[in-house]
Amino acid sequence: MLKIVHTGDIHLDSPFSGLDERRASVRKTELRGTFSSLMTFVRTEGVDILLIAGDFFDRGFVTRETLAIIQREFSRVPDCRIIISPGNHDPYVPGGLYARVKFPQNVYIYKDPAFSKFEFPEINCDVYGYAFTGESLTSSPISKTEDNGRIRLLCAHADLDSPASPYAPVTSSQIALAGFDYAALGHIHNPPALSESDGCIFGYCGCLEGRGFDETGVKGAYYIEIGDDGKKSVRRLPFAKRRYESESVNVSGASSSLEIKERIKQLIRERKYTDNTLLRVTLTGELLPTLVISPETLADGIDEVFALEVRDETSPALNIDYLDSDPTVRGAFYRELKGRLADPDPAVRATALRALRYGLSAMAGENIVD
Ligand SMILES: [Mn+2]
Repeated sequence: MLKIVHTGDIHLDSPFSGLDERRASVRKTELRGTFSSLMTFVRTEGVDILLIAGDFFDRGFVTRETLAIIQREFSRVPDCRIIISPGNHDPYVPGGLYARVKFPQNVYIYKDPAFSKFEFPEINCDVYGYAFTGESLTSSPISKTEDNGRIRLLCAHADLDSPASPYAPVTSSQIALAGFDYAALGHIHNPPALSESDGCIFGYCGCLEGRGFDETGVKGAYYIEIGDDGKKSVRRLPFAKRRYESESVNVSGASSSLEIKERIKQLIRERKYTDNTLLRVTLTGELLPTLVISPETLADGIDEVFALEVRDETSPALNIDYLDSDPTVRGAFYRELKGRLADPDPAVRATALRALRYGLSAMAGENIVD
């Protein structure tokens, strides 16, 4: 039986720039830790082939610390063949990272955009692939493979079924007809489920750890077993230390920031989010124009999750049209903002709304700091 792990889009040394310095530093360490967890699985399960389908690194460099971990982890599994297919974030370039670093002997890296294979007759398997050698690869390198009786795998960074994509526009039918048993793809971080066609299972593994609110859910890798009779089984393995989640809360009718804060806490309780979650909460609904909220301070003191980002997308409650005919400075102020309150750009609307709230509160003699 052949044991395979399919990963990719690990993006080691990602800056996690969406977080404050302390949390970013924690996440950088955790990302390396998740990679180590994956390698522990490879070691303890006796995995034969580890496929890394591109974007192993986030950029064209690696920190000394990360490199030391990679070298150590790869050296600890000398019997596992590690195949790396450089992607658009970590292309194979002369003098670049992949060319300079001396990896252990069990590491195989494609160097060329041309379709090629690494042969492993001792385990009756060939692994096909190619390398990005720059930020883009505008045509599909995949062609039909020859049946030599071995199991045929693909390890590639590609943009499936996007004909105009500059990131290796490979098609599902090319993959299905090429003769692979399993095609391990990288590039899409939030992938759909794997597909199956003409005896080939193929698809994306997604990223190993989420790095932002566009990468939600529990991230991980695939573990594939191919029996001597050709029977395949695929299992999803959740490796990520933490997950990103995005929620919206309707805060219509809330009369104070405290009340809004309570609704956020209630959501966290209901969804059972804990310290392993980075949460974005978008506030929706209608609020009194005089209620001034500050998304930054709303997140203060809510420590149930690892990180909380609050976004204000509320709109002014009640009919504020009366301000249109208000002869006082309030009316003049409203009319000044009116165009921007209806702007197609939500960011412009949000700013105008905050300005309206601050202005009306100030004119009412209220404390505008909540
Ligand atoms: Mn990627």
